[in-house]
Amino acid sequence: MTPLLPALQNPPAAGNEGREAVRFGELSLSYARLGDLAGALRPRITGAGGRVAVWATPSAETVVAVVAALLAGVPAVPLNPKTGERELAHIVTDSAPAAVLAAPGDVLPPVLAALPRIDVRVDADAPASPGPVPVEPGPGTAALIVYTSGTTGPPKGAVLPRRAVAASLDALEDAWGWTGEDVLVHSLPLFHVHGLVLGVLGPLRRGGSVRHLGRFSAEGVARELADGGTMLFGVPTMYHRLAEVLADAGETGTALAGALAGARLLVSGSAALPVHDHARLYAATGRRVIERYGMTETLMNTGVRADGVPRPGTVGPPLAGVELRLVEEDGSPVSGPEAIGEIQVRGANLFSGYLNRPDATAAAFTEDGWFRTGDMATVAPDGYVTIVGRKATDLIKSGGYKIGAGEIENALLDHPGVREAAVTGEPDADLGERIVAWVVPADPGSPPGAAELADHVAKLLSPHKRPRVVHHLDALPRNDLGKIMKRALTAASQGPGHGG
Ligand code: MCA
Ligand code: AMP
Repeated sequence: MTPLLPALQNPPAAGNEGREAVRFGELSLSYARLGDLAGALRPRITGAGGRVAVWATPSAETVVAVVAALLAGVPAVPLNPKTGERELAHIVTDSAPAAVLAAPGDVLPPVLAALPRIDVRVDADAPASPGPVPVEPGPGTAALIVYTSGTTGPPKGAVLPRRAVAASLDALEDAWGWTGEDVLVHSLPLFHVHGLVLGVLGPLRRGGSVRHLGRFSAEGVARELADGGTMLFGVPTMYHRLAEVLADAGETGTALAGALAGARLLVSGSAALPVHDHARLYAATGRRVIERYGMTETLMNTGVRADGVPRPGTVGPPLAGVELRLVEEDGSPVSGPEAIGEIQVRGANLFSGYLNRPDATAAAFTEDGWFRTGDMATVAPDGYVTIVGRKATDLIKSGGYKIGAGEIENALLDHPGVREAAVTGEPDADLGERIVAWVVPADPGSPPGAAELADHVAKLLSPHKRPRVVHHLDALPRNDLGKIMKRALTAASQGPGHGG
């Protein structure tokens, strides 16, 4: 069985120990150093006796922690350090980690401080040892457990086996000609598939490098691409912000245009990149951004190939090893070219189930093993997929983050000033969609303010789940069965006379 990270699991075979593996600002780790730091941590992770949580700040410590867990064959649960208390308590209870890995200076919230802690050091004096060559665990062994939102209820832990990670990264290697010579630049968070699996394990599996910007900035993107970066990964919000800088025609814009034009590959994913932004980026740089389509549960499903024809607004054909079909509501295949149906996928790239949720896992698959994505699409005769929408209106994609309306509604209802609440998404040029809260105040005389409700949700769940707009209503529109009619709400927001 090929190791998941050949350059780290079996260094002599890779022969690139001196090559830079990761860089965060001034801090650079070669393959040899990363292997030694992770090697020294490995026995402590194995000794913890169960899966481990990783306090996934955008840092070298997170990379060392995840690599060490993978070398140990122990599943890692990456945690968003900005997660609020309720969501974090849910994830910790559900995933029951045996220990938490964090940088020595990280201050952990009480629910994590109660766990055994393994400090991850990357300083010059940090314990470092390659240790014995680790044995590659079976392909079905969980590599990561990544929490992802559904329409209702708290996030579910998607169990990603090593097989899926390897298969998806190898399919991207095939599609993009991705090699050990590539230097990937990005600023994505390291607790989701995009930033962690594609953005860190991708380069490490190829024996290439990743430079993480710490936080997104057009200056950082321009600097790193001009200085040897060959690929850029980002969510549409980031590309939108790059397009804005390019449109300014200032010094940064000029430098950015040159840097983007010089890159080998510019890739957008996690949500749709609007055709308008595609066009603006192309006009300013002469380069096409290509899109790929994935999901936490499936890793990558489709992607425009590096040697393919980029067609703005499409996410390309299925990747190698991925079977993709479109089905009607009743599960039958759609008929006719360009017909719209739900995307279902099958392949080695799929997750193995939701942690502790056999009910949700069973509901996610058809009897013959196809995964129901909930995304609606058309497929062109040449196989290019165009995503046209989502089955569930209660899922919102904001800044590339998937957010369930139900979890925010529950959090809002816990605020003493809220009697009733409904949450919808509405188009936003920067975020793709923004979260809108419709609230019936407990006391119409003193309704809770928008900032207060945003803070309340940020504190309980996560800052990216906070409502950006709050409307106060006397009552929520309901049908005869008492169900909230969200379409009536969104129609109301487009009409005159409604405000926060
Ligand atoms: C703001 N902040 C707050 C509050 N308001 N904190 C507490 N309480 C509040 N009320 C903080 C935020 O934490 C953040 O802190 C800062 O203020 C700004 O937040 P915000 O405005 O929400 O975000 P932004 O800075 O504008 O971020 C835009 C972004 C981000 C950089 C594009 O949305 C992002 O990183 N998106 C990537 C999502 C992603 O990776 N998705 C992949 C999942 P601070 O400034 O300290 O950060 S999808 C996936 O994995 C599948 C497989 C796929 O296909 O890829
Ligand atoms: P997540 O569950 O956070 O992994 O988000 C997965 C969802 O993001 C998919 O089901 C799609 O709705 C959406 N998505 C990912 N990539 C793209 C893309 N390139 N274009 C449109 N939607 C996308």
